[in-house]
Amino acid sequence: MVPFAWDDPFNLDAELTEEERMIRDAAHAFAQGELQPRVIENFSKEVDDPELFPMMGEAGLLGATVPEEYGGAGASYVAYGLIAREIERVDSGYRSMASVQSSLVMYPIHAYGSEEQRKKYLPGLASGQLIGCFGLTEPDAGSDPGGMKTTAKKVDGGYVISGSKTWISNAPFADVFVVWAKSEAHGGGIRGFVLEKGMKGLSAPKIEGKLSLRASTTGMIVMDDVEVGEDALLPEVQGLKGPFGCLNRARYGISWGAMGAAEFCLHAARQYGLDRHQFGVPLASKQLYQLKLADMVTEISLGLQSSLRVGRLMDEGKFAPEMISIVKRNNVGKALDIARKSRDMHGGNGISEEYQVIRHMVNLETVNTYEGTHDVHALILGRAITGIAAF
Ligand code: TGC
Ligand code: FAD
Repeated sequence: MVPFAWDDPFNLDAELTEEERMIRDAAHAFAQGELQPRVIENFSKEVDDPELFPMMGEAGLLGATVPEEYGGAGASYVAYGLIAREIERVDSGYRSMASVQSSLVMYPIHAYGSEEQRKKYLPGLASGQLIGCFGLTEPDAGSDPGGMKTTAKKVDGGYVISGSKTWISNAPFADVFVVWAKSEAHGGGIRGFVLEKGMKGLSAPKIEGKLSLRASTTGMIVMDDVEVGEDALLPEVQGLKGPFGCLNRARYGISWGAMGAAEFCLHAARQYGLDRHQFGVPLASKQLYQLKLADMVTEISLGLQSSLRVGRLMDEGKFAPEMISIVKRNNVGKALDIARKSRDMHGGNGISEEYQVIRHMVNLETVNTYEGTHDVHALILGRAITGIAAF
């Protein structure tokens, strides 16, 4: 027998490689040293903080799974998940900034791009000198991206892209825009294009007034007849499987990230219950308080194990997207429950920015919605279980 560790019940640490532990520890040091000191003010004032990208790049946190020859770390999907967990332990918005860059911009350029596109964009994105965004969602096409209205019209030497995307992380300060459009020249099929800041007709206004994910900047992408050359097309993919291939990676990372946010809320509730006395004893001595802590530890330990399993299968190339739906949906849903419980366990202090749990709680509302809502992932699983699509 071994002693039980409440903060690592199944000894996840021992399941990691030496390299994964080193990457996790570096991400933890960066998140606690650089992100934690600024998050309360950045969230409160809805500050745009693009300077974080070169800082994350220098710390090796961008494009972890991209090969080293393009500036990435050539690390495992498990290492990528561990980075997401450490960043989201501080704030889901910061994890968003990093995971859009890694999974939704670097991944498609690496997987679907030409060699010229890889060489042109990936090193700058890995170092954070370039900032990327991913435009799939539109005002009239959210859960159903196949209903997108953005079009790419073939012209001499390239395409003219028209349409608008909304709720796009990083867009207002992005240099590189991966956008998805229906292309007449490809039978109306969906194709990916890489646009650049400054192109005529391209703008990215900020969406103000979010009450969730306020430390991450979100905007629209407005494309008013943006002319691009042939070299803007991502040549190696056609159809919705292009954007979905990116979403697989980001959703998987979110499953780890949400557990990081949940761990923060667990640790905070435990410490609060040990420190705070009511009725002459610590709150943590009460059965109801302990029941909540036990539920949190149980869900987090199971959630982390399932993400680890999916990550190992991704590293072996043996995953199905539905596995990712299970861990994205369940881990985010559980993290949201845990954040709500932790908020309650802090009493009145739970609504103060100082204690941070309500910030995680409102952030996780977004995480539960983006990258496929909680219910859409249920329907993806429902289709796989029954063979009947109920979207
Ligand atoms: P469906 O008929 O199911 O599929 C169309 C084609 O795509 C293929 N496919 C996949 N390929 C790879 N991975 C997956 N997960 C895939 N899912 C589907 C499929 O095989 C098919 O290929 P082919 O060759 O036969 O054409 O498509 P549908 O239109 O019926 O889709 C239904 C549904 C609900 C599954 C899908 O539309 C969906 O997932 N909706 C949710 C949309 C979503 O997640 N949007 C996210 C936007 S990005 C974002 O939120 C970033 S947040 C910032 C941050 O991450 O921090
Ligand atoms: P809708 O699709 O309109 O859904 C509304 C409700 O209806 C939900 O509860 C949903 O579960 C339910 N619903 C939908 N369809 C069905 C159905 N068939 N059956 C039953 N219920 C259904 N997108 C990007 O492309 N890039 C980004 O970088 C990005 N970043 C984001 C950042 C933030 C802060 C937010 C909030 C969103 C971001 N998104 C991004 C968009 C996000 O992916 C969408 O919001 C999400 O996919 C849901 O789409 P929607 O908002 O249009 O909701």
